[in-house]
Amino acid sequence: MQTIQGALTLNGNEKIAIIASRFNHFIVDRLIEGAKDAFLRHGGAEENLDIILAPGAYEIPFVLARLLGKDSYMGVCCLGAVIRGATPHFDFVSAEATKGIANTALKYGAAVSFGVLTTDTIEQAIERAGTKAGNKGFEAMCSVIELIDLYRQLEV
Ligand code: INI
Repeated sequence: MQTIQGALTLNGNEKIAIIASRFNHFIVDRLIEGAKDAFLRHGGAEENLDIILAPGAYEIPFVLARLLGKDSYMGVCCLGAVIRGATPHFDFVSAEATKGIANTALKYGAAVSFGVLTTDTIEQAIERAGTKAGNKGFEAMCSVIELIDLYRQLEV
Protein backbone atom coordinates (compact mmCIF):
# COMPACT_ATOMS: atom_id res chain seq x y z
CA MET A 1 0.00 0.00 0.00
CA GLN A 2 1.26 3.46 -0.72
CA THR A 3 -0.01 6.79 0.45
CA ILE A 4 0.54 9.66 -1.94
CA GLN A 5 0.25 13.18 -0.62
CA GLY A 6 1.53 16.58 -1.56
CA ALA A 7 4.34 18.21 0.39
CA LEU A 8 4.13 21.81 1.55
CA THR A 9 7.23 22.88 -0.32
CA LEU A 10 7.92 24.91 -3.42
CA ASN A 11 11.23 24.82 -5.27
CA GLY A 12 11.16 28.52 -6.10
CA ASN A 13 10.29 28.07 -9.80
CA GLU A 14 6.53 27.74 -9.52
CA LYS A 15 4.53 30.66 -10.87
CA ILE A 16 1.38 31.13 -8.80
CA ALA A 17 -1.43 33.66 -9.02
CA ILE A 18 -3.73 35.01 -6.37
CA ILE A 19 -7.09 36.16 -7.68
CA ALA A 20 -8.65 38.39 -5.04
CA SER A 21 -11.80 40.45 -5.05
CA ARG A 22 -11.73 44.19 -4.31
CA PHE A 23 -15.16 44.01 -2.65
CA ASN A 24 -14.76 43.96 1.15
CA HIS A 25 -11.09 44.78 0.60
CA PHE A 26 -10.60 45.59 4.28
CA ILE A 27 -10.95 41.84 4.88
CA VAL A 28 -9.55 40.55 1.60
CA ASP A 29 -6.32 42.55 1.97
CA ARG A 30 -5.62 40.53 5.14
CA LEU A 31 -6.27 37.29 3.25
CA ILE A 32 -3.82 38.41 0.55
CA GLU A 33 -1.19 39.09 3.22
CA GLY A 34 -1.74 35.61 4.65
CA ALA A 35 -1.51 33.95 1.25
CA LYS A 36 1.65 35.87 0.37
CA ASP A 37 3.19 34.90 3.70
CA ALA A 38 2.41 31.21 3.08
CA PHE A 39 3.88 31.40 -0.44
CA LEU A 40 7.16 32.94 0.76
CA ARG A 41 7.49 30.75 3.87
CA HIS A 42 7.12 27.58 1.81
CA GLY A 43 9.87 28.41 -0.66
CA GLY A 44 8.14 30.56 -3.28
CA ALA A 45 10.09 33.33 -5.00
CA GLU A 46 8.40 36.73 -4.79
CA GLU A 47 8.86 37.45 -8.52
CA ASN A 48 6.81 34.32 -9.24
CA LEU A 49 3.70 35.53 -7.42
CA ASP A 50 1.13 37.68 -9.22
CA ILE A 51 -1.90 39.24 -7.55
CA ILE A 52 -4.87 39.88 -9.81
CA LEU A 53 -7.81 41.88 -8.50
CA ALA A 54 -11.37 41.12 -9.61
CA PRO A 55 -14.28 43.47 -8.81
CA GLY A 56 -16.16 41.05 -6.55
CA ALA A 57 -16.30 37.37 -5.65
CA TYR A 58 -18.86 36.83 -8.40
CA GLU A 59 -16.25 37.72 -11.02
CA ILE A 60 -13.46 35.50 -9.61
CA PRO A 61 -14.43 32.46 -11.77
CA PHE A 62 -14.40 34.58 -14.94
CA VAL A 63 -10.86 35.80 -14.23
CA LEU A 64 -9.84 32.27 -13.26
CA ALA A 65 -11.09 30.90 -16.60
CA ARG A 66 -9.02 33.50 -18.46
CA LEU A 67 -5.87 32.64 -16.50
CA LEU A 68 -6.19 28.89 -16.79
CA GLY A 69 -6.95 29.22 -20.52
CA LYS A 70 -3.52 30.79 -20.99
CA ASP A 71 -1.73 28.08 -18.98
CA SER A 72 0.78 30.49 -17.45
CA TYR A 73 0.39 29.58 -13.77
CA MET A 74 1.01 26.30 -11.94
CA GLY A 75 -1.58 27.16 -9.36
CA VAL A 76 -4.17 29.77 -8.45
CA CYS A 77 -5.35 30.81 -5.00
CA CYS A 78 -8.79 32.47 -5.03
CA LEU A 79 -9.52 34.92 -2.22
CA GLY A 80 -12.62 36.91 -1.38
CA ALA A 81 -15.13 37.71 1.32
CA VAL A 82 -18.86 37.40 0.86
CA ILE A 83 -20.68 38.77 3.88
CA ARG A 84 -24.42 38.33 4.38
CA GLY A 85 -26.54 41.47 4.15
CA ALA A 86 -30.24 42.17 4.39
CA THR A 87 -31.13 40.72 0.97
CA PRO A 88 -30.64 37.33 -0.78
CA HIS A 89 -27.71 38.80 -2.79
CA PHE A 90 -25.24 36.95 -0.53
CA ASP A 91 -26.68 33.58 -1.57
CA PHE A 92 -26.35 34.27 -5.28
CA VAL A 93 -22.84 35.71 -5.09
CA SER A 94 -21.48 32.99 -2.80
CA ALA A 95 -23.11 30.17 -4.80
CA GLU A 96 -21.81 31.46 -8.14
CA ALA A 97 -18.31 32.05 -6.77
CA THR A 98 -18.17 28.57 -5.23
CA LYS A 99 -19.58 26.70 -8.23
CA GLY A 100 -17.69 28.80 -10.74
CA ILE A 101 -14.31 28.29 -9.09
CA ALA A 102 -14.87 24.53 -8.70
CA ASN A 103 -16.19 24.02 -12.23
CA THR A 104 -13.36 26.01 -13.78
CA ALA A 105 -10.71 24.16 -11.79
CA LEU A 106 -12.26 20.84 -12.84
CA LYS A 107 -12.42 21.88 -16.49
CA TYR A 108 -8.69 22.63 -16.59
CA GLY A 109 -7.54 20.03 -14.02
CA ALA A 110 -5.71 22.86 -12.32
CA ALA A 111 -4.31 23.38 -8.82
CA VAL A 112 -6.84 25.89 -7.52
CA SER A 113 -7.92 26.64 -3.98
CA PHE A 114 -10.95 28.29 -2.47
CA GLY A 115 -10.14 31.03 0.01
CA VAL A 116 -13.43 32.88 -0.29
CA LEU A 117 -14.96 33.57 3.11
CA THR A 118 -18.73 33.20 3.26
CA THR A 119 -19.86 34.58 6.59
CA ASP A 120 -23.00 35.81 8.27
CA THR A 121 -21.28 38.78 9.91
CA ILE A 122 -18.32 41.10 9.50
CA GLU A 123 -17.03 39.83 12.86
CA GLN A 124 -16.88 36.26 11.55
CA ALA A 125 -14.95 37.51 8.52
CA ILE A 126 -12.46 39.41 10.71
CA GLU A 127 -11.95 36.32 12.86
CA ARG A 128 -10.90 34.38 9.74
CA ALA A 129 -8.71 37.09 8.28
CA GLY A 130 -5.76 36.98 10.64
CA THR A 131 -7.30 37.09 14.09
CA LYS A 132 -8.73 34.41 16.37
CA ALA A 133 -9.73 31.83 13.74
CA GLY A 134 -6.44 32.11 11.85
CA ASN A 135 -5.97 33.38 8.31
CA LYS A 136 -7.92 31.56 5.60
CA GLY A 137 -5.73 33.19 2.95
CA PHE A 138 -2.68 31.48 4.44
CA GLU A 139 -4.55 28.16 4.49
CA ALA A 140 -5.79 28.56 0.92
CA MET A 141 -2.25 29.18 -0.34
CA CYS A 142 -1.05 26.08 1.54
CA SER A 143 -3.70 24.06 -0.30
CA VAL A 144 -2.43 25.31 -3.68
CA ILE A 145 1.15 24.41 -2.73
CA GLU A 146 0.08 20.94 -1.59
CA LEU A 147 -1.97 20.35 -4.75
CA ILE A 148 0.91 21.40 -7.02
CA ASP A 149 3.18 18.82 -5.41
CA LEU A 150 0.45 16.18 -5.40
CA TYR A 151 -0.26 16.69 -9.12
CA ARG A 152 3.49 16.43 -9.84
CA GLN A 153 3.56 13.06 -8.13
CA LEU A 154 0.45 11.84 -9.90
CA GLU A 155 1.97 12.68 -13.30
CA VAL A 156 4.78 10.12 -12.97
N1 INI B 1 -19.04 40.72 -3.68
C1 INI B 1 -18.21 40.21 -2.75
O1 INI B 1 -17.08 39.85 -3.09
N2 INI B 1 -18.63 40.09 -1.47
C2 INI B 1 -19.87 40.48 -1.06
O2 INI B 1 -20.18 40.36 0.15
C3 INI B 1 -20.76 41.01 -2.01
N3 INI B 1 -22.07 41.43 -1.63
O3 INI B 1 -22.54 41.04 -0.55
O4 INI B 1 -22.74 42.14 -2.33
C4 INI B 1 -20.31 41.11 -3.36
N4 INI B 1 -21.11 41.63 -4.31
C5 INI B 1 -20.60 42.07 -5.59
C6 INI B 1 -20.52 40.96 -6.61
O5 INI B 1 -19.45 40.08 -6.32
C7 INI B 1 -20.29 41.50 -8.01
O6 INI B 1 -19.06 42.17 -8.07
C8 INI B 1 -21.41 42.49 -8.44
O7 INI B 1 -22.67 41.86 -8.33
C9 INI B 1 -21.22 42.93 -9.92
O8 INI B 1 -21.23 41.82 -10.82
